[in-house]
Amino acid sequence: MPDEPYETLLFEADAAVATITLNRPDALNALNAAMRRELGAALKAAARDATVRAVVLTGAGRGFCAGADLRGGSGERDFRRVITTEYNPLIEAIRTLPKPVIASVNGVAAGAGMSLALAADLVIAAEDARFVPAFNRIGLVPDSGLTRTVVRAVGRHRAFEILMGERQLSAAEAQDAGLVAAVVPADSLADATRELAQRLASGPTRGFALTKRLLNLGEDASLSDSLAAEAGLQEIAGRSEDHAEGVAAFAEKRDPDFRGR
Ligand code: T3D
Repeated sequence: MPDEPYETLLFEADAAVATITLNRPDALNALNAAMRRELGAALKAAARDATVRAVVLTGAGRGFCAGADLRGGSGERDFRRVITTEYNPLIEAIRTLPKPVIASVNGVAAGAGMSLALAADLVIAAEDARFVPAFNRIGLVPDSGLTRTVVRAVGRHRAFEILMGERQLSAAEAQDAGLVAAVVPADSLADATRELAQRLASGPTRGFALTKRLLNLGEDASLSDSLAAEAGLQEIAGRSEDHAEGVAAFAEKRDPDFRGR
């Protein structure tokens, strides 16, 4: 659990699910420096807390996140530094967090807000959510991992059309593109997210963490490296209490009671 209350987000842990809510609704939860810092701290807190077994990232109000805070213009003149030290660590933290991370996209996800959402392991979106790769509109390039995420999901030509185009992706289009796992009516999003998060939180957390590592590695690895990594991590998963429980539950024809160990 965090030591200090946050100013730009809410952090709630309940029934093994930590929910991080970006909370600057008047600015559609745009990422200012404080929010970037606090989000990093919240992700670390969720990773550290052994009672947390799934993490939800969502936004307060009508937006998920409008990307970099542009109020007062772009005061940023040291892009490489700020992206390397403030944005990229958030993406790495989500991708390497040893628990499932769900982005619950309640409204517009623009710029680095789209990057954040799509860095999650699973994206569930409200029907009226929008994905807006806003970078080119303000003369920037997509950052925070978005080029990689999109090109790998849809291939180069469609990625160009999505990232360079003027149009926004609706939730349904993002689902068709394989970027979003589920689209639900806006008034069901909170319940659907809770149900999904609780299902994941009662799963074999250690096995999920190892699976994330394999997926991260598998995006770049050769077949032989992937096969070797799977064998190595299976050695770890195979010795877990959850594996023993899963096999016992199978034999006894009951649901497993995974403890995440
Ligand atoms: O500088 C660095 O840190 C480098 C890193 C860059 C990474 C990036 O993310 S670059 C991309 C930055 N984001 C954008 O360019 C998105 C800008 N916003 C928009 O294009 C639109 O607002 C949206 C498409 C997101 C939503 O449109 P709409 O019509 O639903 O809402 P709106 O009326 O435009 O915005 C509502 C309010 O949110 C409004 O405030 P107001 O007038 O009611 O007081 C608007 O100013 C505010 N808002 C929206 N986006 C941002 C924002 N405030 C600050 N920063 C924003 N990015």
